Amino acid sequence: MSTEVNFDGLIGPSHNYGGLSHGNVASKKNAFKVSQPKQAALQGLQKMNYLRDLGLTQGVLLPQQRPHLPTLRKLGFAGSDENIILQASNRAPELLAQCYSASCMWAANACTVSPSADSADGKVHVTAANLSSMFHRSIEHKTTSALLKAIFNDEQYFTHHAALPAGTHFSDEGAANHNRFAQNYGDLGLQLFIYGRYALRNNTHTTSQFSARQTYEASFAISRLHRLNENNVVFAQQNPRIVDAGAFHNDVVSVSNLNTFFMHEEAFVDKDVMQNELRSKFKGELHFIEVPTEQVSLESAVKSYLFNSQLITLPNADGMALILPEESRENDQVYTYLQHLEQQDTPIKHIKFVDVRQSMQNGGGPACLRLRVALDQQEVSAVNPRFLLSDDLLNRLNAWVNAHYRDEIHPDDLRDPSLAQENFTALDELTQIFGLGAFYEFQH
Ligand code: SUG
Repeated sequence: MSTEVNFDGLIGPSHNYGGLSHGNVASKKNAFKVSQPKQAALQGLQKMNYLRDLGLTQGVLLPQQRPHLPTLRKLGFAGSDENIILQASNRAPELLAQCYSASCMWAANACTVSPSADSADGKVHVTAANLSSMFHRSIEHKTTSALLKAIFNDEQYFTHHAALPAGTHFSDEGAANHNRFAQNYGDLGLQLFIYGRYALRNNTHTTSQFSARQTYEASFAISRLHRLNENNVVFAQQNPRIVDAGAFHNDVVSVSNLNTFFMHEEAFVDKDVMQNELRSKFKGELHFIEVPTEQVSLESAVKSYLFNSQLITLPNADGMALILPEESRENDQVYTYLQHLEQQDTPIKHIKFVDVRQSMQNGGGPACLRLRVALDQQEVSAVNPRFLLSDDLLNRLNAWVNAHYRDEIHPDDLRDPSLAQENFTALDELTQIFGLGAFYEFQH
């Protein structure tokens, strides 16, 4: 028996809206808005527990140290922590904001995972994403790698690869551009790697407004590192038009689970070629549920995050459930489509909504917040159990958030060294909850 475990990013104590992501409509629109970190983290925990109540195994990823002072030190700021923050806030506030980003919460970008059923050596392979197309995200992978190694800490089952080389050639955004199809989680799967551009070949299909993030070369390298058989791998390109419309990751316009692929009809270049290749390589029947532009415009798809939903198999009920952000219910076009979908004979039998508005305002929906990991029972037992949500962990995390998080953060609050101190106190206590020891750089 294999299963899919979702690991969600716990939203950190300095959750804020920096307006840092070019090409991400929500990040730009909500730049410098007052954020609500306590509410954000509680919304995230509530979603995790909701999935757990539905019968799924739910894991947790820790937030990173923000502000990331080691980066500011590398960039020439020196002295005490307080000095560094004051100097940076006076002389380069834009840099301070980059080192204060809330972005590590989006676990879909943490790494790419290949289940043991797919790899030649029968191990689960994990590659942390270098996120090198955005500076504020490129500083995540070192801590992400350390965290993933602490969670999947049994070498008998898990193999970890360092993030791909930095720079734009191997720009990798992790699982947000990756789908896997299989009849059951434990069967040999078919992996779909989605890229936005070539780094080393000529591009026929190019964006005009925003840059595509994931490169083909990065995706191809991961398929090699994970020792996948090329008969079980498909590569497809994001439609540049959809990147220009604000779908910076493919998971903004498609989501899959087992034998089902729910997608916007404009999500891919050469969609028919991709679907034919998937059909010919997949063992069994594949269900494509395509949403036409006529019913849901690109604008509505990006605004509502219809496709940034979690498509899950319910252990205690028939069929699959689509876990959508509340914003999808509020968009008339999207809600009308969802009502129509419920009437259709597809594997999707249940439609449910969750409130993750604080994350959505930075361009991260339910699917961005989670990393999917398909594991067999032995592998589940080999996961560090401290990172799996239980009643006890949930209670402790809720209490921790309520004790340490501010209700609001104004953009100017980032300049105040006491916010950094508060964060470090909170994170220090968090490492005790997870038995991590001196995990963060500020603890060294
Ligand atoms: O990389 N936003 C993230 C959102 C990532 C969503 N993830 C997936 N689609 N899987 C990004 O653009 C904004 C941070 C800010 O503006 O403060 C940000 O990084």
